[in-house]
Amino acid sequence: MKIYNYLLNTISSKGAAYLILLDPDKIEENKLAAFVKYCEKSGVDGFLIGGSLIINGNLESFINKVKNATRLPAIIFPGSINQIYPAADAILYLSVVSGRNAEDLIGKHVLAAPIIKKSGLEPISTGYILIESGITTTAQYMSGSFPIPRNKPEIASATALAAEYLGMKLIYLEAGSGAEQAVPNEIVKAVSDQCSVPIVVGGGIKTPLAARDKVENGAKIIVTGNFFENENNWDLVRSFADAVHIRKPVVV
Ligand code: 1GP
Repeated sequence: MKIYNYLLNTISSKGAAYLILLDPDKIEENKLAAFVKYCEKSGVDGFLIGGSLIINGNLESFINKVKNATRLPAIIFPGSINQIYPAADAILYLSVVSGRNAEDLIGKHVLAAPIIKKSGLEPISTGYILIESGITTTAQYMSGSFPIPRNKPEIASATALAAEYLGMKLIYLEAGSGAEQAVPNEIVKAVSDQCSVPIVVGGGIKTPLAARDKVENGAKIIVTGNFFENENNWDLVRSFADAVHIRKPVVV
């Protein structure tokens, strides 16, 4: 529970944690170490690594490069069971609880469990909830499931509560990478009012203000990916981190 506890501690000291998603297909490996170091210096709390589909990137060498460049945790955000590598620190053990596809609810988990055990990775069980975001996202298409409609916070909060009752340690509200619209604040609020495990929000968050909005509505972990795939945006990493960290750590 090392990485999960690290996330809980970060949330309790800073108010919320900020993770950047690194997709091996989208970030050139020769720029990776510099970006990761820059993120660490700018207040980022850790990295998610993975993608719904990895076509060109080599995930194993990618994870190794991240680990060599930073002491921050590297958490696999798997698009498939082929994305399990011991070089990372933990893996989100995602169950797509917004869908009704048995493979994404439990089937793939059965195949992955012994591999994760052997790898020594810390599995963090996560109820993954897709929220409608304007366009069909890769995550929706790949999981073959309908997202929860944007105007149905009650469905989202009942789904999240069910995941928590099933023992999941995080709830991930996902608009999808590159989403036109991020998860609505009403949904973030309804879910966080209902649940006691941390709520992760990601997909389509393009400004520090949007990130802060999600935290003010109860999100405890914010994930951005796409935005920093454009090198011209790198100098905004600190602004995002500051916006997420609503509580400054107390220095004694
Ligand atoms: C995707 O939530 C993440 O799973 C990040 O989304 O790439 O749109 O920031 P973006």
